Amino acid sequence: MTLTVSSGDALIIVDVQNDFLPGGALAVPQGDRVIEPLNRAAALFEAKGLPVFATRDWHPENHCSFKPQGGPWPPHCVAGTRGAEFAPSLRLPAATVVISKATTAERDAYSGFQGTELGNELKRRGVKRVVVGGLATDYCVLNTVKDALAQGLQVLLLTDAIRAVDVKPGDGGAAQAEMERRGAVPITVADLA
Ligand code: VGL
Ligand code: ZN
Repeated sequence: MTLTVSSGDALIIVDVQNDFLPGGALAVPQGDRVIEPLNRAAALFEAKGLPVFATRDWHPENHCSFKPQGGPWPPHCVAGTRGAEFAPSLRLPAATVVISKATTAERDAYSGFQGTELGNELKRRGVKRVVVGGLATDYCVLNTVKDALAQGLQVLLLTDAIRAVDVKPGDGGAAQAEMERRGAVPITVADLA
């Protein structure tokens, strides 16, 4: 399958941050494997002058999702720390729009749209279809894709550029199935032209 991207398309790279990579505070198994395909997608979008968005989990030190506050996760992606930085090998185009989310202590946000300007920024640029990859399949990718579809955007899901936390085995597969059931189209980076 060849999918030619053009005006009206945008790339959304979800949470490719050190803490979600092997060795990080909330490591996603094989999380580093998303980087190479995402670099290829980002280079294609940049070459065509198409917009690239990168979301990041950007928590305060005392975020409600952290175990010491009674939440489910070890502390991760604390704003301004090395763990919150994008993976050093992720090559983001200079014009990449960075979207920070879950930035207040009281609320979590798995979707890049929740409490951010992502929706407005996409509208402002006339984006009708988004290509999505990143971490993690069963949390932030799932919820970002659900919100994109709910806003009427078409979604192409980069299945070779997502990995799951899999708190329960099968969570990632179930999340991908749910995204497809809602209308996301599974593709690989090699399909893009
Ligand atoms: C995420 C768990 C906690 C994610 C963020 O980016 O998928 N997962 N915070
Ligand atoms: Zn988080």
